[in-house]
Amino acid sequence: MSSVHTELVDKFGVITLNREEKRNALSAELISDLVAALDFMKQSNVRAIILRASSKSKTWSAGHDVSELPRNNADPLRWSDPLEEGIRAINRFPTPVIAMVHGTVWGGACDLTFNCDLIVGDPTCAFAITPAKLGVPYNPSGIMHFLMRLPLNVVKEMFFTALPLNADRALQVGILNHLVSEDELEAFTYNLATHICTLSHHSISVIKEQARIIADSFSINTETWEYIQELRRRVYQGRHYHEGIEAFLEKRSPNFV
Ligand code: YXS
Repeated sequence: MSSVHTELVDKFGVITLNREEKRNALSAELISDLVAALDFMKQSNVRAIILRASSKSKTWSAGHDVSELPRNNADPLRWSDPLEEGIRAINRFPTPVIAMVHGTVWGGACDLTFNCDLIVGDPTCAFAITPAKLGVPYNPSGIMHFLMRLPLNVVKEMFFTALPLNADRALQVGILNHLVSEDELEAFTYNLATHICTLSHHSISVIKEQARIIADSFSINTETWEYIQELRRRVYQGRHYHEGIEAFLEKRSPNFV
């Protein structure tokens, strides 16, 4: 059974995360299904996409599937990590992708929603980036996704506390484009997608791609890049990272001595 549902609604598509038993944790299989769904939507010439979870779920997504984080001293958020591939697939999709968020969003799923073009939430939504809970040295492109969206002090608060920002804070700091009631969430988001589909998708697609290219144009010199990778390597090959994952899998609190 696919871990995402797809539906075509008029000129837009709806992709629903469907791995409730693991709180929509973003496994390699779920990401593969998500990328396949995006390809299907591209073939169907949709003019917008809504990415959502079931309205019955308290969790939109629990983030990266922790059981799939590497423990062989490999970089947990390398270029080829499935979640990174999923993030790039959304970031590069030729039409607007709207995250419709009912429930809590954790870790890499927060990064995934930040790569959607718009986020519409209801009062149950909350956003937490949680590498500090696991000893994960987040990656430069991921941190850039946050810095492109939020003030530095808010990015630091999210990474340094690993605490969820609730719906009101998410609207206040700019994570959410719109905060609407639970009852209105679906109709509001679908109406927004319907409106976007009445406009020039040629114009919108080229503006989206220009915005991506310009946003990605930040450059780092080679020595700085090597320094960053050395800093990260010391962490993902260190004690905290392995303790963080073991503690999660053993359902206990980590001991970051
Ligand atoms: O014990 P079973 O087999 O029923 O499985 C449980 C959980 O182990 C599983 N599950 C996950 N499995 C893999 N990866 C996950 N991220 C994950 N989250 C949950 O789902 C089953 C039900 O979980 P349970 O009983 O905790 O559900 P709940 O409704 O009481 O609580 C829902 C959550 C989301 C509040 C809770 O599951 C939770 O706090 N999950 C972890 C959220 C999190 O810290 N995610 C960050 C993942 S690491 C990541 O995204 C990046 C690498 S980074 O660290 O850099 O941000």
